[in-house]
Amino acid sequence: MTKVLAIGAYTEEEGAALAAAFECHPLAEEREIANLPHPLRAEITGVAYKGHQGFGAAEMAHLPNLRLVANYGVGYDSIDIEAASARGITVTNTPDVLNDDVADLAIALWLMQGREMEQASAWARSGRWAQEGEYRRNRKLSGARVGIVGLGRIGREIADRLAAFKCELHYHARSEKETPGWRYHADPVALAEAVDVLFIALVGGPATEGYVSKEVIAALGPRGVIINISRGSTIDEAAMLDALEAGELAGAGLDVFLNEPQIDPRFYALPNVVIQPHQGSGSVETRAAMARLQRDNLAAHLSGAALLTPVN
Ligand code: 8YV
Repeated sequence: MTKVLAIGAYTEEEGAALAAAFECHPLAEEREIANLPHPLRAEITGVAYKGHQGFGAAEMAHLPNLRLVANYGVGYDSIDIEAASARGITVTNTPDVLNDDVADLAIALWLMQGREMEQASAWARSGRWAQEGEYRRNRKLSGARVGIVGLGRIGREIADRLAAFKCELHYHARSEKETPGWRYHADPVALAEAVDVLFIALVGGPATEGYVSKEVIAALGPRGVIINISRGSTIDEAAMLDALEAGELAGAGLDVFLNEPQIDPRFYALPNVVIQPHQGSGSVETRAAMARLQRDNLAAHLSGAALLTPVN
């Protein structure tokens, strides 16, 4: 039987499914790899990865016969792909199955932020609706000028949803894409100048670190709102917090942050920020599909069949 390390917090069901398919050794954290007995480490050929600390050359060095790292998630920024490729280790991810959930959450963040739904709910629950009357007016969203940064699979799902909201669509990507007339901006600052809302749907990793820069945030301006469902690292977070606190940015809807889940406490003091605990793909159905795709990649690789969703 093939030996697999399952790293990270799996649900009972996911753990059971992994254990049924492979001889599976669960580890809560990456750092525990070093403590495994050497004979076992040498027998591990696959890793089911759901960790957060990072899986790089040091972790790989403990596993001399590792052939595959199957990531639970579309974003693989916590895995060192270059180090894996150098060792001949294949990495897979779980694209597409989560597009709908993540795009749905992006739209929900936009609606919650603009219509002040958290505050309005608190208004009703506290009895103020009954005592003081209707909640204050907020912001019309349908028909807004919106920009998408990163028109990949998830960015496109967000754009399609926004089209149904009769929005004027603009986007920035590495190159112009075929679209139903959405306006391309080669420069993210020019995109931010043209819209009131920026949806960030970039991949994570070093190439996009701070991509939504201080300049982009300034160009969005005091009516501007940022929605981020990608990675905290894609935004200059300190610049965004400064702008939010100074009223130079109207608000934000964020599912992702630097240093999750120990996010910057400055966020908690901002009523114009909707905070979600990185739950974009977190429906029962989608998580089950992600876990299945991770297992199917492991099974394919270990039986010599073609991988379903390779990264490198
Ligand atoms: C996480 C995600 O993978 O797919 C991604 O890139 O960010 C999420 O779906 C999920 O939180 C599992 O750790």
